Amino acid sequence: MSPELLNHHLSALEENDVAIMKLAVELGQAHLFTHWPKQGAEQDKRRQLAQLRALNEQYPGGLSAYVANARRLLDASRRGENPYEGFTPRVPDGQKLEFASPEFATAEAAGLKAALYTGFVLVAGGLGERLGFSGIKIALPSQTLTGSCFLALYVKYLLALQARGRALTHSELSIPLAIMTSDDTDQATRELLAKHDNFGMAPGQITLVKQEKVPSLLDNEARFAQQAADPYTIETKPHGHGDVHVLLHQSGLAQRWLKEGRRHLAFFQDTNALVCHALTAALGVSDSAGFAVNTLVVPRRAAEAAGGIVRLEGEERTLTINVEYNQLDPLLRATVNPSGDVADESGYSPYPGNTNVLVINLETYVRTLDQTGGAIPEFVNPKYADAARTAFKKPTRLECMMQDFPKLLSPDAKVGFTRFDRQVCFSAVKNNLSDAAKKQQAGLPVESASTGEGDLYGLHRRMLQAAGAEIAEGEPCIFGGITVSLWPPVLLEPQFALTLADVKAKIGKLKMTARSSLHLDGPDIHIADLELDGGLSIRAVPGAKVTVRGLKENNPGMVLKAAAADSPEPIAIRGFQFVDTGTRILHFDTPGEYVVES
Ligand code: UGB
Repeated sequence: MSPELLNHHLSALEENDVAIMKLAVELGQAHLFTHWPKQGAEQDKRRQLAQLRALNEQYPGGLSAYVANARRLLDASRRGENPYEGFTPRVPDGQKLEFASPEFATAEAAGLKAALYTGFVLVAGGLGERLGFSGIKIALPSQTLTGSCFLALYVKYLLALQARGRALTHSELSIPLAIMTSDDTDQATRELLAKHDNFGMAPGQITLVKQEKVPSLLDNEARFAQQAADPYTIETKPHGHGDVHVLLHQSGLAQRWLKEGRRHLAFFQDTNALVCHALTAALGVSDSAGFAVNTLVVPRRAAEAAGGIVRLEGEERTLTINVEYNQLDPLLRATVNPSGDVADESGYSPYPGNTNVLVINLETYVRTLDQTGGAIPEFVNPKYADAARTAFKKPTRLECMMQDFPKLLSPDAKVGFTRFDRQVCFSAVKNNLSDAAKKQQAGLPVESASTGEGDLYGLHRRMLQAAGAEIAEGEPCIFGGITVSLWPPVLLEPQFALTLADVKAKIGKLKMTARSSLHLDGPDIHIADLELDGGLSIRAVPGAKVTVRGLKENNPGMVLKAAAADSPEPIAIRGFQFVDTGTRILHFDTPGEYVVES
């Protein structure tokens, strides 16, 4: 744009619009104004400048920092620079926590106490694009036995921890939850919470922090992209889950929680129902070991879409950190293994898989936020259209990841991880049926809505079995080309059991046939003696003590139905749903003592 034309536009603007337009031009973004007519479209022009101003305010250091970071990272990417240059990857050490072991029980018990001094953070700004679900993922049913959604489950878990803590401390303590949303999820998250009255949490107990998007980049000069349909709007894209740290700093929430006497932060992602079990144990491990950061990890299949935890040894510093799945293979090829991301003799990658569940020491966290503002080192991942790497197939943007937080810590910080069986802690819902079927064929974790549901029942069956229950194993089912183990579905709500010790204390003699289903929801339900052939659901309010004794229950129970062509999305994406044909449902809404017998 000629200086005359620029001056002409500037002369028609108000002071703050002049400032942002000048800044944009200085930053090499003059192309954003070339479509401006000499006269007219005043409202659109002001709208465009207002968006630029907002983008400038949102990003730490403003658009100058964003463009400078983008040019530096794009240049490094163009030159094919290895972001881990100078580091040698090694297999990290870590503690393995065997399900149902004495160490597991100790960690769970310690975790119940540590949770009372923990702020929980759910990152839920991502859309379920890979899943083919148009709503927000936390509104999806985590299972179809009751149909209750992921957010309901997470809140139930925290309220159960809170109730346990209140009884223990004779206080009215409260366990807070922060949810990071984005423009894609914020409104729907607020509506979901309002519709369900915060799922029972008190006003103010849940804090929403919203991440903002960043400008899309057209080329290596970091020129911003404009929307094709509206050139007055700059195209923006998500900046990644790493934004959570800046938001916890900017909102003052991390500092507030520290002042309230909390010791830990627990981060978790949107669609992993199993987290409600292993997180308690991971909190216990963090508390006892004094970890600054503790990542919950699982055995990782080579080439699966989960970051690998790697010990990066450098001359000046050694760092145990997640290396994202798209970077792990090239890093290994360039250093320790010409075959790249492959399995060892165990059948798994030697580098354990990141579940994106992190427990961080709050004092260390707040100190680090004060020093750094919480801005996580970013990366860029353009898809190039030419061999010289000068053009992109589509606009890119800078991104950051929450698991990169250890990069902000001093080298002596105690960064560790706790390894669990995948079936005990991690079954995320990420893939649509067709992609998930391909993953299953390739021997990779499936991560569909159906396996997420099946794995939840599987873990709860395993907990009952660890308590001595005899449970017949059902035949695997196939829906949408995915083999999934659903029978017999067992759902133990957090109010019934937070730990394996709870299950053991409440389950006496229990026999279940493969076509049965069992749902237990209440703090004081005891199964002294039950033979179940059919469906049974018991819900009891606090203060209602229910004992099932000498009960032989036989009824038509639940049946599985394949999803019809016109099924609602939450059913269609899993391929089936449970339908009740005569489950025995017992609700105890009033405190008192109850015995259920044949
Ligand atoms: N999320 C946000 O809140 N904001 C964003 O901008 C993006 C995401 P994905 P992905 O589970 O195995 C992660 O998209 O790419 C939330 C780890 O980086 O599901 O699968 C979103 O709502 C990877 O190391 O992440 O990768 C969701 O709750 C591996 O561990 C969460 O962030 C992988 O998860 C994760 O978003 C995994």
